[in-house]
Amino acid sequence: MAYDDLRGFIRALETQGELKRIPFEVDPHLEITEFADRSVKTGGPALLFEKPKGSAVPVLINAFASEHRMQIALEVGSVEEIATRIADLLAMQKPEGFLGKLKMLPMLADLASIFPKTVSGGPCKEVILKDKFSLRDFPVLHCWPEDGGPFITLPMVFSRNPDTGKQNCGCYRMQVYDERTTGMHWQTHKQGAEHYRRQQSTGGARRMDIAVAIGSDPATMYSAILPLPPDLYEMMIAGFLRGKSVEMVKCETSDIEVPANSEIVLEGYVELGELRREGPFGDHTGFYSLEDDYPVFHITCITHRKNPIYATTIVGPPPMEDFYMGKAIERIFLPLMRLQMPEVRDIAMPAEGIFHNLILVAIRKSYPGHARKVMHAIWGLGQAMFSKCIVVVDEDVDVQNFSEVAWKALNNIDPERDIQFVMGPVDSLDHASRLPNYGSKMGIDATKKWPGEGFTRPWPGVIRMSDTVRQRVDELWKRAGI
Ligand SMILES: Cc1cc2nc3c(=O)[nH]c(=O)nc-3n(C[C@H](O)[C@H](O)[C@H](O)COP(=O)(O)O)c2cc1C
Ligand SMILES: [Mn+2]
Repeated sequence: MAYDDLRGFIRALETQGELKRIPFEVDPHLEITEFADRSVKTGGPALLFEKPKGSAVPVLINAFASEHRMQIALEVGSVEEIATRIADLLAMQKPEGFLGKLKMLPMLADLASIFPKTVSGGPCKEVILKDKFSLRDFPVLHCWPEDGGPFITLPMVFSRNPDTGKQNCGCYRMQVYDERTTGMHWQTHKQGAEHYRRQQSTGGARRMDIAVAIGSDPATMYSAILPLPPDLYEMMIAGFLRGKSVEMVKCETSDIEVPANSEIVLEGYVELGELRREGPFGDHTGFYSLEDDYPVFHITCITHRKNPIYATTIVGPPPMEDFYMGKAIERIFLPLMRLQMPEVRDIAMPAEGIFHNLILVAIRKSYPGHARKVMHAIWGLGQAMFSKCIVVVDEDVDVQNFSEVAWKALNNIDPERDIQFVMGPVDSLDHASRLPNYGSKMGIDATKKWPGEGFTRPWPGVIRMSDTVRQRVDELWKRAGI
């Protein structure tokens, strides 16, 4: 049964012993970060701060911050179940006979739930504030000591593509400047930034309507971070993930629609051409992102539920909550990646690589230069273009076992021959690239080299004891009492 809202998710976390309420006062200025960081690093629970200092609104953090909590969020025993549902959909064929049709029913139900439904009202409208409102009433975290201010870290930012009229939803942090103004940190490659550029180029309205929803059912919140193709609407994927259409409601002051079950909605606009210093911000690289200029979000209205809950997260030295959200992306998107690249057997993004810095790929190698083809395909694939370092190994290597990858890859390379450098777009958070958003990337071909690639020496096998000796020593081992 799909969660109705954030509260349903909180109840599920609590029932399963995955949430701890903190009934005493804790400061959103740094202290909540220290709690959340310690909890995620020690395998602790999600935290609900009932008395954040200076606000009457409770704070939920780390709700997605473990493999198990991701399963609770997406209502699965393993996120692989979602990958299988997607793979089944992609492999869909005309059904044969009655049984075939029967088997297709769940898939058709999946398809029916993807379209969002527009409704006329909803819980997010329980309180409507058009005059007297202030962001200071909400417990927005000042996350790390050198941050430029408090940041809203888990928003669903809705904007509209001026060309197609379609909405997009992305999670972009927002620095709180004052009671009614924030930054809008959509990086240049993201859809919010693209909508902004398109609106600028049309020379039309100088204001771009934006609505920000904070706290919803978990699949809807999660969809905001997914690296989807442009114009594939996050709310459709949310509907697919939760198995129920997302109900959307129109804003009070614009035509933007937001999830009706949201805890808090900030309505407003971004003025084209207006930029303001944003940052620094303790980021998910584990370093501070430096200051830069970003658009400004002006809030014209706040609506919220009665007794709203403020959902947030912190990023910082890995692993943090976003690592677990990203790990689920890795599993869920594998079948989609394999649609374009069936030779890919598995991929892994170790926590230390912060998603964009390192991706390990196992392939079934079929022709000379195959590993390099896969690297270039990844560099050409949506947000995977940011992959700073790609290591390609043969399919016998378990890429989830980082020690095995390091061992075999390091043995298999002749560095000058096997490393491929390319120039191109890099993640905005890369602080080492020669220019912001532009720099080099590296692919390592750690597959076995073939004669067709100019390698004519024999290639050795991996050492393995014979099964007969292993079985015999199993017996002798017991006798030896070691
Ligand atoms: C906790 C968290 C914070 C994020 N903050 C930002 C951000 O400030 N700016 C940004 O461009 N992307 C940020 N992202 C990544 C985007 O949400 C992600 O790239 C998403 O796919 C963008 O959606 P879009 O393709 O619709 O623009 C963040 C992700 C997470 C999990
Ligand atoms: Mn998008």
